[in-house]
Amino acid sequence: MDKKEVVNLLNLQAKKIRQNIIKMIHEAKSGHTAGSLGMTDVFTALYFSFLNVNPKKPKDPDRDYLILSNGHICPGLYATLAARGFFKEQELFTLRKFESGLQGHPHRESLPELETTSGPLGSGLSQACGIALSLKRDKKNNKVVCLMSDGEHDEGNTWEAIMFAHKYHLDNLLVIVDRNRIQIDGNTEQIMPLGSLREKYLSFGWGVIDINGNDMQEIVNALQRATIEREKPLAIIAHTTPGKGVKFMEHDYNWHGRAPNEEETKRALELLK
Ligand SMILES: Cc1ncc(C[n+]2csc(CCOP(=O)(O)OP(=O)(O)O)c2C)c(N)n1
Ligand SMILES: [Mg+2]
Repeated sequence: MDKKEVVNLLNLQAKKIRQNIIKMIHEAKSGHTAGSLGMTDVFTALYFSFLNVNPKKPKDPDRDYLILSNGHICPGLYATLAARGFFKEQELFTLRKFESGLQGHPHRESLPELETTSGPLGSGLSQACGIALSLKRDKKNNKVVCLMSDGEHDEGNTWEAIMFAHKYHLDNLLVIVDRNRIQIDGNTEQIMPLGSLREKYLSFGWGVIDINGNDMQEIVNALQRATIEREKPLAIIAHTTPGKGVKFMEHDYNWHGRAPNEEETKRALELLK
């Protein structure tokens, strides 16, 4: 299969995942829509063309690790895990219900396929650094990918972990930042200006690649570069459109944590056809 065909297939997969995100959040009547839709292309590329994972052996000691630090966008992760065969698609519609494995924020004890429990922002990168360092010390080749949001860079702990990863040459660690420029109640540059994350990560000694996080070809190319021998941790700054694919949600921070009602769900699914 040539590269173009792969990208077309990934885009098709992403479309189905987006439809499920809308349906499951509508069914739950609550959940985080904008970030989930914005990061769907990244989730799809990771699980269908990058991570070494096996749904039949989720705890394989040779697996790659995915840490979702911005836990609130877990509908995107859950819908991707179902598409990849980790559990039945039907389970998606138990989102946020008592006894469900699919809690409103990732809970490893409810869903053992997850690597960590998350929700409190700013903790995931420290956890990913710990995993990456212990793998290196054991001379293992597993990759560790940590997904983070731009809003999480308002947390001091994030910057401690960025320094730590540089100090310990965590070349098995890849961060992908959802640079969607929104957070819970406004635009990031209004609430706490982040400026150029590229310049910041570079000055902390990391490698950096900026991409359009909704362009499958760019995502696939960046992930390929991430596997090339390097001596540093790497950050892919994924510039994404929050609410991607559903025009009336795009770039609107009000959709950060809002579920679509009946009528909005119909319109959204029409746009995602
Ligand atoms: C430590 C902590 N403080 C506050 C929150 C509440 N909170 C949940 S999401 C969020 C916005 C963070 O921005 P971002 O992750 O960029 O939002 P998105 O782009 O997904 O809309 C906040 C403040 C939290 N989950 N954890
Ligand atoms: Mg954000």
